[in-house]
Amino acid sequence: MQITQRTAVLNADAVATYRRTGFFLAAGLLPADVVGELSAAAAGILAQDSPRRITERDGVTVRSVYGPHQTDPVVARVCRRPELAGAAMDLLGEDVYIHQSKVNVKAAFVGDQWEWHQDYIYWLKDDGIRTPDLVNVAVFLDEVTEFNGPLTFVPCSHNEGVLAATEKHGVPVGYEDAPQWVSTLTADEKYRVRHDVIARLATAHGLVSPKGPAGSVLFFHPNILHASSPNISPFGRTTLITVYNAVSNPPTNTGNPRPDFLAAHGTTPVRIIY
Ligand code: 6CS
Ligand code: FE
Repeated sequence: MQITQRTAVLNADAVATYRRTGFFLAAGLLPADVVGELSAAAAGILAQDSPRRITERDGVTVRSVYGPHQTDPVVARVCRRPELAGAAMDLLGEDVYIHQSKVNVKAAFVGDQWEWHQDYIYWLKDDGIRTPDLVNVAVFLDEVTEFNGPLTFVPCSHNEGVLAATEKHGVPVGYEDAPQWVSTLTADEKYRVRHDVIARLATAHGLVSPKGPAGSVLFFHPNILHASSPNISPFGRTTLITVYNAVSNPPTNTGNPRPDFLAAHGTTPVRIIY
């Protein structure tokens, strides 16, 4: 396990908060000019018709675009910034590579839900990643409020590991013409956590929706239970999420891997750009 000598980005309190609750919000962490560059890049990314672009159940509204770190120079550069990649290394304690990136649009008025789920079960079952030594790093490209479909967490739920989930087979309604791998990307979750389990954990730990200005960076654990409601507001909630994985924790289902833009096939460590 190689440790690259560098100055920590997250202080001890931030790391302790992440480990205890399963998430940490660094409000306003990225400079406004970087957020402006990312937002301009996102507009171009969302406009490109490609298999990477997933629509909502209405078949029209863009829901997500996967792997922009592979196709867009601005995203590629920002994902290597200390505030993102360096912070991921602080949390994982070793060199990291990008397992997945996506722009989640959550469009004004019509951005659909993300049902309650954990992320790691997708990377365990669909990519064969053996431990949850990954971290989600979400950059708010729009202000996140209580009105535009914020990510909602059950704090501390990551401490219970992979929760009992039922697997939904087949391709979700409205995606009949899409490839099989789309089943993990729609508003109808493939691996659903039982409601009684969610109720027990939410009763014990409550619910939290981290809110903050554009430029905020939300770090969250791959086993934290989370969801987001549809966006009924007139304001978008575009987020760039990059998933960093420990280099020592590679995907093992090399026999039948998901597309590289969904689950990286290589594990070349990220070189931070200062
Ligand atoms: O399949 C995946 O990798 C994606 N699906 C979900 C529901 N969360 C993790 C990840 O973004
Ligand atoms: Fe998720």
